[in-house]
Amino acid sequence: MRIDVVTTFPEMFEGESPAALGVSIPGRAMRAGVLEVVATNIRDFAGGRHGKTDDRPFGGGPGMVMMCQPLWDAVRAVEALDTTPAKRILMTPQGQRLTQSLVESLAKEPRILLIAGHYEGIDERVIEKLEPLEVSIGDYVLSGGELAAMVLIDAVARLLPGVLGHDESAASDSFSPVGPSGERLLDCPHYTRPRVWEGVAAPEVLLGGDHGAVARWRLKKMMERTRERRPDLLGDG
Ligand code: 9D3
Repeated sequence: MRIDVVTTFPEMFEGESPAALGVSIPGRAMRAGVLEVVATNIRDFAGGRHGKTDDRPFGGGPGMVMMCQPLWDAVRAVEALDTTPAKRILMTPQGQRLTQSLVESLAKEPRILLIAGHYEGIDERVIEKLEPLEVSIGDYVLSGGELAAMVLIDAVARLLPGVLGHDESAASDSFSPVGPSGERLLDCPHYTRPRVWEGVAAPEVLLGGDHGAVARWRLKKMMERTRERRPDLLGDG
């Protein structure tokens, strides 16, 4: 999969081993050649003599607004770098929430183009013309969309074919904890050696070698934890 990022901070995604995406699972995906991340600076498409990408909001108010022309030209130029059509995604606090089911559908795309930036807003006319899918990663305020873009890239990268090893993929999403009716559940508690630490013993059932009993205990813990901590996942918000 090719992921293009159109941003005013391309350095966050660039280099031999970019900080967050160069390590762990996304790093492995890139080294294995199943993921390519290409960052493009919107500033390179700023027309006019001053190379401006943003301007003051009509109607007044704080902050600056991303202008239509640099973003439009950047997106069109980046799309032309490769004949594969790109799924356009705008990272924005106004977007639909990123969920695992959206991540699963994005992992099937051959190419994604992410638009991320540090500005108060984008001129609505270029959003209407680009018709991107608008995505937010949650209800908190970031200083820009770049970290949100990296969260999306990380979540998608681990689902690409051949990225996870066999052990990891057993823990991956199509096998992830589901209840009797197919609900996604929170994970159960985990334990390892020593059997007793600071006077606290690990649950006896995990040491007894009865695999059926272990599986039943784990499912019970998953259901309990989900009911206590995230009843919304069970559909009774
Ligand atoms: C006062 C209006 N603010 C909206 C809540 C302005 C504003 C705040 C933060 C505009 C842009 C940003 C930068 N954030 C993102 O670009 C962003 C984001 C986020 O802040 N939270 C969760 N997901 C995302 S995706 C992009």
